[in-house]
Amino acid sequence: MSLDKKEIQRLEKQAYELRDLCVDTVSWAGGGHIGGSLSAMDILTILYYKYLNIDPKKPEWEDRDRFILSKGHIGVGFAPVLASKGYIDKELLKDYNHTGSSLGMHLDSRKVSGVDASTGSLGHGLSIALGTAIAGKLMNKSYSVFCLLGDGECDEGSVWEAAMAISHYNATNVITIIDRNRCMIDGPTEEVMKLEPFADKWKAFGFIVKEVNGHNFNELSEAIEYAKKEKNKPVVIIANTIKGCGIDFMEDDYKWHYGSLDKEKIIRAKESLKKSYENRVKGE
Ligand SMILES: Cc1ncc(C[n+]2csc(CCOP(=O)(O)OP(=O)(O)O)c2C)c(N)n1
Repeated sequence: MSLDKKEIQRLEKQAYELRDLCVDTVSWAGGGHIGGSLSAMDILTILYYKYLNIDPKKPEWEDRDRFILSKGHIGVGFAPVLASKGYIDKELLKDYNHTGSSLGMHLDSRKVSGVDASTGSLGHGLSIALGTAIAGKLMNKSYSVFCLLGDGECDEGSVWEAAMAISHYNATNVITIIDRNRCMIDGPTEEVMKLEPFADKWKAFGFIVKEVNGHNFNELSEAIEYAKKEKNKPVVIIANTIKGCGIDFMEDDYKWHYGSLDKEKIIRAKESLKKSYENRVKGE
């Protein structure tokens, strides 16, 4: 089902504001994993502003959908989302990753409301998602467990153990999404450790693969709707994205995996985000 224009515009505006708040959070923190935060922001936006069945006032509600951020290094992008949803006070973002703050670089589920699992050590989130999904089935719960991974993260063998087990248990209540920005910490994924033929690998592990443009809300929506309905096989959504999406001097450059922003760069980054947002809305 396609989204109507009004809804797309609502999501575009939300994603723009979140990217802008992510830039602020990087500047308050003195640095952060901005590249992979910006590539994932449209995915986070559509999950938190359309699909996740959650209630920020009841973060422990047993029937809620779960979200496991397996690429846990993007706390600097995730914390603004949680703040915008009302899980945490926006003022806390000013202390993100400062000594003594409840918001560490990788968000801790024991300290931050709305975080379903403490992640950051890559390769663990999909197994946590599977365990959470099987628990849901055993307790006759109908929640879904969404898990977002990085593509570089898929170099971890544990990701493939989890994939094999999801398929074995036909845990279709896990919806796996991969932020395929083709960059990792120190180079392009295909140079560091070749992932292609990536979709075929997931298919061989028993998944239905939906490949989408991870910056197109319609495509993301269609894939998520499909994944929620499919009960014969687990679904993985490979979301093709751009690292640093929205900031021209960061886009598709692995060197912006982690970065700091001085005053001049903050101004340039914000101008670029605004321009990119305006172009996206014009193009809808
Ligand atoms: C087990 C483990 N090894 C290494 C790291 C350091 N590390 C943090 S991010 C990253 C690269 C991840 O690449 P990708 O999953 O593509 O992230 P994205 O580009 O989406 O930010 C690495 C190696 C880590 N967090 N955990």
